[in-house]
Amino acid sequence: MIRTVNRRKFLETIGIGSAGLLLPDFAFSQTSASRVNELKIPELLNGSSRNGRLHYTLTAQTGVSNFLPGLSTPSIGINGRFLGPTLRFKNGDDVAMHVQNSLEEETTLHWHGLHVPAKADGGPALIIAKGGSWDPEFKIMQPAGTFWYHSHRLNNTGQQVYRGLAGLIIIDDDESSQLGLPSDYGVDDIPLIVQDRRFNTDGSFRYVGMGMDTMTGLFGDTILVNGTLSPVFVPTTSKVRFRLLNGSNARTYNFAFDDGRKFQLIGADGSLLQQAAELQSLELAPAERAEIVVDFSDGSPVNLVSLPMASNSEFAPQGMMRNMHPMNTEAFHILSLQSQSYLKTSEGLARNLASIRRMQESEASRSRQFTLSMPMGMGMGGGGRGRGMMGGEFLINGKAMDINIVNERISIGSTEIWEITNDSMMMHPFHIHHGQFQILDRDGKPPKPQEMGFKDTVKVGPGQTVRFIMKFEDFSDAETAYMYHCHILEHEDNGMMGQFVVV
Ligand SMILES: [Cu+2]
Repeated sequence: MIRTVNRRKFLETIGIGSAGLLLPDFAFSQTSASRVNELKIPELLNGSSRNGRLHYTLTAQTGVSNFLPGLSTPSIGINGRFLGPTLRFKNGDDVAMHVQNSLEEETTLHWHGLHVPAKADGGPALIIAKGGSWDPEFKIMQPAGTFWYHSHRLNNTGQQVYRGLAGLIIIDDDESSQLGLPSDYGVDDIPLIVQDRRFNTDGSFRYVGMGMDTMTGLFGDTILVNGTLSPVFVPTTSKVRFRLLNGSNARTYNFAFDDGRKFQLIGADGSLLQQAAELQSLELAPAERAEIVVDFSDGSPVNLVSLPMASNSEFAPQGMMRNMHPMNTEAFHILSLQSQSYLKTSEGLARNLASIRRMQESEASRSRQFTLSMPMGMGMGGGGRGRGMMGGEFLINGKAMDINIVNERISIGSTEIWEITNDSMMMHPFHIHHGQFQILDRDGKPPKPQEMGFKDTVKVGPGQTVRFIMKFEDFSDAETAYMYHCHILEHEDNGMMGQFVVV
């Protein structure tokens, strides 16, 4: 690792030495800290145009990946060995998907963050049988942003996503194309699907073992970015836009650069922001996305890292749960960015990015309350209910997910306020299907700039209450439900999910 004075200074400020930046190698003596691999960029899949629709074919298939030197890892990919291609749509596109399931098990495919009919949403009821296929059609009806697709198989999402059943979606619109933002995919517009994994000594993925893995959600000791171990990217332009997707099952990252350089946050989840926010670090929970623009014109090498979660972070685990989260107390390496003597000069950032009308509380016709709880709750709701410390019982409003029960019925065309209370000792990223919301407040305080756009996943810290406002427009369907759930996949798989219909 190349060090600079700046980097050392920054690391001292945050209380770590640069030696602490790399994850421990554990069983992998072959993995030396100096070994780097070129960052893989998922293939861009453009649909083929027929009869006014863009047709895409996605095949979920098993494969063998080579993440670790000399070892192979059985994995799942879409049209490949691990993860899937990036799908790029434009607002207004009519899309026809053909999803083929060539796995040895049932699956589903959910378009996370897209405003699509419940029947096309890919929730747990929309099973694609082993050897079967699914042909949803939908129109893109939302502004530019970064989204993703992944398995949503009931009780089995965690392991399918862990093995690779996920990919990125990019939506562009007319306004976003006029902003001069870096948008040359793979050149200055770079997807970063960040995932933590752990491996058995034979190279295979090691998924949930101890009850602790379910409790905290599964934490890995090895970082993959787009399926690349110890990745390096070489910027060729003075500014690069990274589309960060926390595609991990449970880990929250505190993204930063190890020389302390600031970056511009231009988008989060379902839209660009009205104006860029200058940040030095950014916490992203599972399923959250961020588009950032980073200036490399100084030509210095730098690393994208994850800093330890601040002990005073409102999202830090509390009480006994603190001891269960050792991995978020460390800083670790995500991506090396190499220096380059010549960089093509990028355009300056536009002052105004997206026009977002803030929705008002007065527009809502009703509000609903949701309380998230798990074993070892805070005691407010009688923590410790359930099957004991390592058991199931991850609940919303005291109920575990039941595929036969529709928990909420929402009138089509209505605007609602959802109030999410976390009655547990750890943060849960709450996600809702059907569309995007705006955060009203967190414990009564207005959202920070990074949460001012359209969102579909929101961090709810221990003991916190988050309120968001959302319009439930289009797609009346009494038969097919949308989901709301915690996006720590092991929590979702163990009950922290509910269903609603829009009618
Ligand atoms: Cu959770």
